[in-house]
Amino acid sequence: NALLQNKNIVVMGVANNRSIAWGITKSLQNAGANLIFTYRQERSKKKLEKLLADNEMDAKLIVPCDVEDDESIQGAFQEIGEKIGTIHGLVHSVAFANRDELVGEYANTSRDGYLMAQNISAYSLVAVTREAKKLMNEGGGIVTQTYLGAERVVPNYNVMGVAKAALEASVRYLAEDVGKYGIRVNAVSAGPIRTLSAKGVSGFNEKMSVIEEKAPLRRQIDQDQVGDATAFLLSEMARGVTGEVLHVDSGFHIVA
Ligand code: 0WD
Repeated sequence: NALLQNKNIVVMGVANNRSIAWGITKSLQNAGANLIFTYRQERSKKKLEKLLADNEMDAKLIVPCDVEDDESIQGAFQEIGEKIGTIHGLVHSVAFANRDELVGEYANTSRDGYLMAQNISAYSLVAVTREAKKLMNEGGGIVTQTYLGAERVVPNYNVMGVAKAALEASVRYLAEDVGKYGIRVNAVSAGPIRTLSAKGVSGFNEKMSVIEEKAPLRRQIDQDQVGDATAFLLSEMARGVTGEVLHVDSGFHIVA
């Protein structure tokens, strides 16, 4: 299986071994890709380096990138351009909202909390697409991570659901923008997976158990399933797919 042989793919958002982006990394490695990483916190960089070493994997490059900061984004992609050159894929797996906005009534969302969630979780895809496309001169794929809370009211997901709705709309508008350059933009909508970020969402355990009860496949989703779907969307196998939201949720979104 060498779906992504010799493809240079940038992965944003590995915080630890539970991160969805780490599941994606393993799938990309299996598909033969060359891996480039961005991180925000020094702590995440250390964890990433250890994970790579423990798994006998190599990174072509690891660069800092805080998606709240345009200069940081520009700097990261400039460095990638200088040291790697052309890239063929980008994985956007970052989001953030204040924990106290992820409980109770959405109507209580503060202006600052709303803007922060939009900034880090939705606008960031716009900003990184703008920089990444400059390096995608052979075409390529961009994949972001979303959740059902964009489409339906999921209790407590609140401000993040609204940010994910903006993210999914951005996937469509960006797909139109960059399609003419041979670049595709898609999202994976994963079911609930226990990660660092998921800890901030209250009632998370319930969301997980309802999947086992109600989803057609009656089993949990894991990082590896999301990883394989993301690798597919980045690859030539998905060359006819753009502007799409692919659910990797054991089919939960189809049931009433
Ligand atoms: O159930 C779940 N866990 C689901 C998650 C279901 C469906 C979708 N998702 C989405 C999340 O909303 C997010 O978009 O998947 C994506 C990845 O989430 P995750 O794997 O659950 O979360 P985590 O392991 O905490 O990684 C998120 C990363 C962290 O990396 P760092 O290096 O900062 O520790 O996103 C990072 C976050 O800190 N992040 C940022 N990265 C760059 N700049 C920023 C930022 N400003 N803010 C947060």
